Amino acid sequence: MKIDRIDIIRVKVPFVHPFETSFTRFVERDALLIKIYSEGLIGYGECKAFYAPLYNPEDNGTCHHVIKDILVPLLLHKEIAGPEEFIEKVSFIRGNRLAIASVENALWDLTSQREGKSLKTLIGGTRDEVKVGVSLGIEATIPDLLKKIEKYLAQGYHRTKIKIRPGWDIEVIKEVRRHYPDITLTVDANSDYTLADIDLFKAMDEYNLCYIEQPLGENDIIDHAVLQKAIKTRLCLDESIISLEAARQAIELGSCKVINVKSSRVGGISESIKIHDLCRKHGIPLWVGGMTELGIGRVQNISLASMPHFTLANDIAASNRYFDEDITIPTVNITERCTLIVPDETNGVSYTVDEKAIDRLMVSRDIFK
Ligand code: OSB
Ligand code: MG
Repeated sequence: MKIDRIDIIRVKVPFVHPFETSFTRFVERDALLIKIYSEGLIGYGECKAFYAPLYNPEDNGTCHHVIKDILVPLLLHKEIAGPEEFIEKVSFIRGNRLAIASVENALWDLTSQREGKSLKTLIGGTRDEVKVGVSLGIEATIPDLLKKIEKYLAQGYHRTKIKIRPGWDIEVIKEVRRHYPDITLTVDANSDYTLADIDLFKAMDEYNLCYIEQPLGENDIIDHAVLQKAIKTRLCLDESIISLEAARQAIELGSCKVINVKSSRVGGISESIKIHDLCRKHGIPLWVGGMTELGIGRVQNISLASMPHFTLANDIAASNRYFDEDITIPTVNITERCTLIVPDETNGVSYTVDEKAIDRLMVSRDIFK
């Protein structure tokens, strides 16, 4: 396909409720959207970076630079076969996976439109619908958190994940378990602890957590292996799994028993498929992680989660869990079974991008043609 034009659009969308993690309190989703024009079609990608490098080493500023100054010149007015060739072309770049993924995702969208096949079909998805879990931020008080849990349980969310940080951990888990002895419960520390906290994690074994997500360093697999051997609860790696290579090493070392795949964090859907296949071979259960994405990224996550080895509930909530206004038609919503239907050419489910909504939410646009 010939690439005729590329736009980078920055949007800011307020959250309905601030989302607080161990690393920041998000009040709005500040995001870059990529539009690639090719032979009469437009492919969309959403860059998952945040306003600052708090969770990933990249942010919207670095992604904007890498996309504009490095990726756009590689593609503009050139011929490219598809996302796989793009990944080969950018193999000289170190890191910068969120920037690469945003463009790669748009090329998957173009390929899907050119071939008249859903992303699910292109990547070998097998599920018609995927289960969703909810990720709950840190609240001012435990009763506030319990109210949130109640609200999402009433909607049928299949797994409740609570964000923890030092001072908001074991007491919170204990109270949540006291009120909800049987729910599928997980915690996410976003790297806020060290091995010095090992007794705290041993104490968590009592609460029947489905897994503990990324307790230690954001690059670490060594200390996680030590911790995993010391506790019964499964560890799930998020931040540390930035590539197929990182997943292979973590599995070999025994650093985790579960992995969360974010196509952005690993540099795209192509790399996600490789990680999926590796984990399937090794019996490491997977789920698709979330980045509080807008509709474009959310819909692509649903398709990724349709692959057979995504067996645990995914962090792909309904759009209205985060936003009053989103950028797809229809907006992503859950079924009465608290699942998301995977868009496919056979079931008539498809999403289009709401250009008018993008115009309302846009703060800047760069056009390359
Ligand atoms: O660690 O999974 C995470 C949001 C922003 C950054 C990191 C994470 C999260 C979430 C939210 O947990 C998941 C979602 O999009 O619903
Ligand atoms: Mg996480």
